Amino acid sequence: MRTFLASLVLAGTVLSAQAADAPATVQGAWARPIVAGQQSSGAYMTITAREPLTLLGGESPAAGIVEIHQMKMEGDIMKMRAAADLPLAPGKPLQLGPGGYHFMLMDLQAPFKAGTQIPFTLRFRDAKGKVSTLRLSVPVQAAAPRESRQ
Ligand SMILES: [Cu+2]
Repeated sequence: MRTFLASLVLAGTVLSAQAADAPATVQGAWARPIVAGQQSSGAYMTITAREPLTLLGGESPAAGIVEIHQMKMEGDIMKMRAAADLPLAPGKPLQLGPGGYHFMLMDLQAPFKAGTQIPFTLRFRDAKGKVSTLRLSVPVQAAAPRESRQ
């Protein structure tokens, strides 16, 4: 637990310098708190690429498994399934939210409590095949931050 907390503090430091040369910017990130017995959570955010990118996925020390998921209607049933890599067009925000694409966090390493933050790293591939990462500190809260609501 102590190492987990230490990494939270570090991630906060990195976030304050969301690098000007990063391949993408992220706004309105949040992750849902869990209730007792719940094994998974969702993380949501809006990602805007500065150059043509492919979002390969995410990872977090707070979750053993992170997958990109997509909510989709099949007949009249809303279903969730793993999505493939997502292309990002420069300047065109990709919204990951509760009703569409989202990061599914499973095998949680600690309870997600409102008011805490989880370190989260995004992985991208550029047009030349070079892989880069962007580190975030994602607040755990019950609803989307106001600026990202529509
Ligand atoms: Cu999901």
